[in-house]
Amino acid sequence: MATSSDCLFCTIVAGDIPNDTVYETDTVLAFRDITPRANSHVLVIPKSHEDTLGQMADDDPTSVAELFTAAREVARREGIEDSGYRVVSNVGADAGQEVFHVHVHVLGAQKLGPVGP
Ligand code: IU
Repeated sequence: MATSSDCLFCTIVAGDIPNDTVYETDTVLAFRDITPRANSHVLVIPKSHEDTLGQMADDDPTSVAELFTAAREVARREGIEDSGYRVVSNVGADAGQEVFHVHVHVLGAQKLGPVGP
């Protein structure tokens, strides 16, 4: 499994920083965002380090699919599968990506506004 020594999310995967885990598999970890922007806000990350979703799509498309499968399982566990939820990933600086370890945000448990800048 790839890790990056200066990556916060790799440190979380290693168990060196506590997190509020919602769902976990051998390859994926889902935990509550520390600064929630919706009533339910969970991050789904691959345990193996990749910087961006775009890079991962090239390097390991199967793992990209696993992230979205996990996002659905998170929605199920949060009880928002039927009411609706948003899955979004910021890719790169202009999109506001702050943590350069692939993650998708799963947002819901409320009515969401339109996607936009
Ligand atoms: P972004 O897509 O890279 O902007 O999202 C990074 C998210 O990681 C952001 O929503 C932060 O609140 C969240 N986060 C976290 O959950 N725990 C942390 O220790 C840190 C950031 I630093």
